[in-house]
Amino acid sequence: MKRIVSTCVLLGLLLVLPSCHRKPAAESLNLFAWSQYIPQEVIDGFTRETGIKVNYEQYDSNEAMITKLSQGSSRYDLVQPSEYAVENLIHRNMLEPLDFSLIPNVKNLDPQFRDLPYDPGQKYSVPYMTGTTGIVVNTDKIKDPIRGYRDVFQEKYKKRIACVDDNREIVSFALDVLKIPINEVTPENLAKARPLLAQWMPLVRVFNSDDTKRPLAEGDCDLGVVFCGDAASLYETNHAFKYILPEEGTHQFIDNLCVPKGAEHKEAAEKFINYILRPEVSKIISDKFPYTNPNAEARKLLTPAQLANPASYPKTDHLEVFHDIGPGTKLIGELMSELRSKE
Ligand code: N2P
Repeated sequence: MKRIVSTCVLLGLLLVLPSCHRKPAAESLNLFAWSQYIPQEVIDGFTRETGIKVNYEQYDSNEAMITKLSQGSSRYDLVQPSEYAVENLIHRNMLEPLDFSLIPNVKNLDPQFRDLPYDPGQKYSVPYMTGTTGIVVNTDKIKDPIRGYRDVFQEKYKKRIACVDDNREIVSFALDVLKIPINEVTPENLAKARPLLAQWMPLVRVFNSDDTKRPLAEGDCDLGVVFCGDAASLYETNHAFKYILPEEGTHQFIDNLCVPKGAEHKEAAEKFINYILRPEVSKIISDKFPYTNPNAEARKLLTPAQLANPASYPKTDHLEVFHDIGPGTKLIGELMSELRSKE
């Protein structure tokens, strides 16, 4: 009898033990987001707290992200589109509706960043950071007044200019100068913008969207058209870097976190969104990448100097916003690759 009992115990242990020792597969989150935008400290903090490992792949334009997502071969759980890209992804049914019961911290957002027109009813997107695209000038080097794109793209500044490497942005500078609305991207309007762009492109020394501030910080360039966070970082180190909202027209971007259709780790993605909406976490993002923080509770934690940075928090109320332009994207791409091939 004893032997039967001990055999049973042994068998039982053999069955139970392996599963006790086997750790559940670590949960992971495949994040596809803008470069120079999510501090590693934030990612590490999330992993420490939740055990969810984050694979962070980076891109430097909405178009690059959408192309990769459309190919369907990569399994991303969280992407970071700007407003017009959210609009595009919603139109194409490429996003999952978010479960806001897992994102209670959405309440921390300033009400002006809730329920925005590109996502009616706020079903798919949560704003991450916002800002403007504008001009940065090293006023130690450039003494002439700079007010707009026309002042930047001048022959006398040839090879002293840094510029975001973003076709939609660059084309919008020319449209603004020509007083053509930035969302009216038609073959006729692009034909009008073309001579201006052909003249401007060879003046630029560095096209880069990952770290446009670097050539300015290192003294290789003296002025540029940049995303405001880059200008704000330059200003933090040296107040000679002045930020100017282009007088011909300035546009605001709102970058969001969204879950692509069919994401395998949707809940992990929602946990991450909720995590970054904590005021103290969102503050870390502002400390490292000083864009305009849409999180009202996080803003309360920022220093007066951070809030007084003119590139992060410019005084303006007249800003344009990009919309999904459908086939216009392809037209812009074709025009710009043709112009670039001539350089
Ligand atoms: C940060 C990217 C800013 C995105 N490097 C501008 N929409």
